[in-house]
Amino acid sequence: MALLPILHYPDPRLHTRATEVTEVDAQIRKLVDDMAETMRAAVGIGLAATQVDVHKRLIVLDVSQDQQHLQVFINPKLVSKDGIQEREEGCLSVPGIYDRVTRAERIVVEALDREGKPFTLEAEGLLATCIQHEMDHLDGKVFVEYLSQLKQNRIKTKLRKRARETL
Ligand code: K1U
Ligand code: ZN
Repeated sequence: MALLPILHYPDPRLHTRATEVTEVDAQIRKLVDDMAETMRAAVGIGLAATQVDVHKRLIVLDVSQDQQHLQVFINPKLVSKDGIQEREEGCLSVPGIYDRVTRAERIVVEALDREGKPFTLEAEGLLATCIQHEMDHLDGKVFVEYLSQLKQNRIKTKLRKRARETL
């Protein structure tokens, strides 16, 4: 397995819309495994392929306490959503920035698993937030885009400054 570099906001590649996976083959399974390793090494609970500069519709998640319950969503589709929740979000592509975002409380998602088998999942709470956050990445949207323009500008300035300092 390999650790993949994670793109940092405001990298324009984070705004790329990912395309559907046409075949769940050995190359896709290797990408799933590398993304899972990358997510765990970065101490995240989710990762979208967009964040590692692969523009395919693929997400990995693990919201379990013991971090031993990987969930894989290939070509995820939101079938239904209801309710509202507001929760603090973070993002491995926006390090050190956390803010509250309003999203659906409950969702139903259809996707393919690591073997290419279709499944349907009903999710609520943190899992529902995380799936919606990762599906946004696949559409080229980063969670800070839900915040005010003033906050977005401050975040961009802060992360650009940090990137210059770490060169
Ligand atoms: O970068 C990502 O997309 C992953 C992101 C997922 C996420 C976290 C919280 C709310 C919505 C989406 C992260 O994992 S950021 C790291 C983080 O905030 C976190 C890490 C461990 C436990 C809880 C949160
Ligand atoms: Zn994110």
